[in-house]
Amino acid sequence: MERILYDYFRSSAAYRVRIALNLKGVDVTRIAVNILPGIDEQHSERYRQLNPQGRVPYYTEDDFRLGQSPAILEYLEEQYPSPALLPEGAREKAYVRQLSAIIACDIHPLNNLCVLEYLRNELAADNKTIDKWYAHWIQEGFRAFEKMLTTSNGSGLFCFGDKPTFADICLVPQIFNARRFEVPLDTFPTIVKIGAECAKLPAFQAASPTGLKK
Ligand SMILES: N[C@@H](CCC(=O)N[C@@H](CS)C(=O)NCC(=O)O)C(=O)O
Repeated sequence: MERILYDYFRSSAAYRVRIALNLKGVDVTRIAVNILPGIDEQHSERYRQLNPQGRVPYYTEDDFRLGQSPAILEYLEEQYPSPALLPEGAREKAYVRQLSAIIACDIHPLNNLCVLEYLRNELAADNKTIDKWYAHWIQEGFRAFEKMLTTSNGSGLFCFGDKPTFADICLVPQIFNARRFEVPLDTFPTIVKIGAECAKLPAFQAASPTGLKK
């Protein structure tokens, strides 16, 4: 079976999938899709034929094709169950999905490249305004995320317990973006501590944009 991940090193949605694949030890061929403004390979006719949404990540196994990182994570979890990236129990799973959704559904879409480009090109926002927008949505989401971590019984070394779950997989790329855009994180000590714990694991290290060129 041929597995391909259409990927861009700085895409935080793709970064989630890279972490999950590494944790599960699933080998893929990475194909880089350069989404840098001005290059925009995601909008090429060829890529849109594959993924009509024109975004990364996109995951294929022979003729099975899947976009949207949460769907890809769920698929990998079912298809390659070990190690589990969701805890046992319906309530525990739902809690982890809730944390993941704060990032994947609430923070990330507002700070996505196409949103920032729209602000810049259609609404004439300057860099200072865009940076403010970017920081605002991260801090808004992280405030809730941090509070949940500190008030639930669930968190341990990681967001839930002592093993990484979807929540850590979503959190780490968001921390990476926050640092890249110099968003202060000092009011989120638990988030920072969990990020440091994840950074000790080879699966997270190998997925980081820092070690990849494209
Ligand atoms: N909800 C999607 C978001 C995918 C997405 O928007 N990816 C970004 C990179 S992080 C992208 O491809 N952007 C291209 C663009 O905005 O034109 C997911 O989680 O996979």
